[in-house]
Amino acid sequence: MPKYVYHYFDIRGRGEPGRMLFAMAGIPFQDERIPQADWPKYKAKTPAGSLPYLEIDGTVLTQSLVIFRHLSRMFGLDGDSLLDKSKVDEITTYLAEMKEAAFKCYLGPQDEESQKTLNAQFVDTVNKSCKRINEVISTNKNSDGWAVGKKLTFADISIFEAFDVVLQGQPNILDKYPRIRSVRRKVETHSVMQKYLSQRKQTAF
Ligand SMILES: N[C@@H](CCC(=O)N[C@@H](CS)C(=O)NCC(=O)O)C(=O)O
Repeated sequence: MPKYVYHYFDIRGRGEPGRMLFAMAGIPFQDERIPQADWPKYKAKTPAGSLPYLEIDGTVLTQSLVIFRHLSRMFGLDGDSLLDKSKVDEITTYLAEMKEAAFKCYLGPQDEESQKTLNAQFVDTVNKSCKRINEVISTNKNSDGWAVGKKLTFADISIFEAFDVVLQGQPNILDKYPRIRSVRRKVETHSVMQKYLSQRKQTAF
């Protein structure tokens, strides 16, 4: 078993799906949480000047989606058939776009005019992403309720995680997308995920 060291801030943010993948697979890893206040002194020493990054027996991987896909493949959570793997990629790419749009709202310029534009872009991305993801889930017949194939994959983890913060601010956002809502419920009540979610470090976002 390789030694995994996962570096991210002490928040869920962009990095949490990585921790959830380790938890789901039951694979131990070193969870390096860098305090925001220490970031200026860490930044120059990190491989890409940003987080997350993952060390695998000392070899570095950067880019959150690359890391998540690597872990999903290693842990057999990337979908079974080639088509399923691509569907997992399709769903997780939509969700990454959606999170990126949310980050722009939270971290971009806070003046009224910019927020109006960024928020409109976010809502547009959410609607586009949710519509398509809901459709992909609907085509997964005899699936036992999972997004892709017949067991939990990284798509389900991402669907749960990507809406975590968004739902706090906009609790009705999934009203039009019942399939997405039910996948989230399946993840939340999966025994391994349920234990992880109840025990993980609590952070604001
Ligand atoms: N495309 C990169 C973006 C990484 C990124 O921007 N990370 C943010 C935290 S979510 C960061 O490190 N910000 C601090 C900085 O750039 O100085 C990825 O997906 O990993």
